[in-house]
This record gives sequence, C-alpha cells and structure tokens, in this order.
Amino acid sequence: MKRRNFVKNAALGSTGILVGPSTLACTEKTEKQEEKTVSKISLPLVVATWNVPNATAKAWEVLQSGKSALDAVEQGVMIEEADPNNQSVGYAGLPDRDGNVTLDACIMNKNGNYGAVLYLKDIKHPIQVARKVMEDTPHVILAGDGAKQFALESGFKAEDLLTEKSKKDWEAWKVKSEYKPVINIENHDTIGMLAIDKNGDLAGACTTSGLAYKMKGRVGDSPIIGSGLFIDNEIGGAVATGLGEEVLKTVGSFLIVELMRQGRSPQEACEEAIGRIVNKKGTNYKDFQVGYIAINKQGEVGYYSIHSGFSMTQYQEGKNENLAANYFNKE
Ligand code: SD4
Repeated sequence: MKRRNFVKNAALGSTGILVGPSTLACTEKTEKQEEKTVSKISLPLVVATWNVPNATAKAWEVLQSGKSALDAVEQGVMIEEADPNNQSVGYAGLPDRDGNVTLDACIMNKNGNYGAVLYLKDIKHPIQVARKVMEDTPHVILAGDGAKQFALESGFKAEDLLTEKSKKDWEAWKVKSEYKPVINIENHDTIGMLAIDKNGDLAGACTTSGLAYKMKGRVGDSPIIGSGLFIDNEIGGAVATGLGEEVLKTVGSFLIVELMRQGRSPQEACEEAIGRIVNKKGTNYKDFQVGYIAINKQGEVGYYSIHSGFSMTQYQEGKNENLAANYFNKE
C-alpha cells in the first residue's frame, strides 16, 4: 500500500476501517506487512460481561442513533442497575453482611478521563453519578456519604434498593453467616461494558453491588481505575468481574491494556492477566472466579476466566450473542 492511501485509510474510522497506531508509526514495511496490520472491522461494537442481552441491545440502540460510546456504555449498564432480577448490580443488589446495599461504579471516556463512586447507598444508578463526578467535579472518586450528598444535590432521588427477595436471601445467609467466595454465584453478575462508536472511539463502564454479604465498608475492583476498568483510546479497553481482591492485587485491566500496547491480542492479554492470578505463590484460585473481557482499537475481542461458567455478550453487525469464555482450570 502506498503511503498516500495508507494515510487516507487511517482517517476512515467512521466507515469501519481502522489502522492500528503501530502501523502509523512505521512507514518502512513491505506492502504485505502493511496490508496485514489493516483490519476491516464493523463498527460499532459493544461487549459486556456475562449474559446481558438487554444491556448490550440498549447500548447498540444508543450507538445506532449516532451517540458516543460513552453514552452507550452508560445507558447500557443502567439496564442491569434497574433490573430487580440482577442481584449483583444496583437496585436489588445483595447487601453486605449488615444488610446495607452499597454500590460501586466507574466510567471512562476516550480522553482517558474517569469518574467513580464507591460505597454509594440509596441511589439506583451509580453509573450516572460516576459520570457526573467525571464531568462536573474537579475530582475522580467520591465515596460514601459524600458520594450520596453529591448525587442528591445533582437531582438523583434516594430510594430503598433492598428488595424483598434480596432481604430474604440475606436473612437466609445470616443463619450460617458463612462467608466465602462462590464461583459464578449468580447468573448475571457485575456488568462491565466496553464499546467502540462509529468514529472508532472507545469508552467503558463498570457497575456492581460488590460481593454479596461482604464486610461493611468493603470496596472491590469494579470502581477502581486500572483494576475493574481501563480504557486507552489509542490501544483498547478491558473490564473485570469476579473476586475483586484478586483483580485489585494484579491491576488486571490496566495490565491487559498495557499488554495490548506491546502487541498482544486482546485474547492473549486476558489470558496473561488470568495467569498473573493463578500463578501466584500460595494462590487458592480453585476457590474463586475472575473473568476479563477486552477489545482493541482494531475491534478484536478477547475474554477469558479462571473457571468455566463465565461468558460475554457481544453486539456487532446487528447480532446480539452470548459467548462462553475459554478458561484456565480444566480439571
Ligand atoms: C467485586 N468484582 O466487588 C466485583 C464483584 C463481581 O462478579 O464482579 N462479581 O469484587
């Protein structure tokens, strides 16, 4: 490919052809090599953790209307935040061991800006509050009472998020009060979503009620930049689900994006990030689950977990599919 055509293609993101940043940096390649680094992708693209077809469909609809990846991930994950059947996110989330529903969420845009809320109570859509933290405050994280105060001042209304069903489940748990991570505890689980809009720009969101029956005050990976979520608009993005403590200790999502920067595919990068967890000395990975999904700027997708049972929902070319992830522990 001639240099002139090559530059022209680099500007064709909106028509669905993207050129990787590494290609832009290198003009000395043979014709064959250059062709290889140009991948035709179909934009937009939405992926999310677990089986969440309604959430990806919402994000897809937002993208089809010409809105940004940021709007898409925000509105997409809000579907799960409002779903009374999803006991891992937002309304109806399972409480901590003292009966408090506390929510964690974060969002990241194409400019590398980030906003998060931690330990937020009584607000149904923490992802919207996280976006407001990013856009309307000089800070990136608000926690607890301060996060709630900011939400109320921003016009959100306080409501009880503990449903009868979640209360009953918590009361049943209290009989034994046995606290241990349970692999694939629910069908839905935490939602992490990544999207590329028709301009080729990325955004991501992650929202959760955290681990069921956690200690009061506990915050996991989901709202923490680089752990639960990371986006670099030049490279790609990643999100995590599962036992947050293990994701935090390995800064999983940042690791995946950095591995992609070094040339790994999203799949290879997710596998390496799981490797960092399961290869640790003294690890008890057989007792917990972690799953990652990732996309790169070229629209390639990766997803991988420690154990079977993890899946990803992908909406692309008008097709909304739930795909079972490959996993490390084949025993
Ligand atoms: C957390 N990572 O709070 C979240 C929980 C989760 O699937 O993803 N569950 O640790």
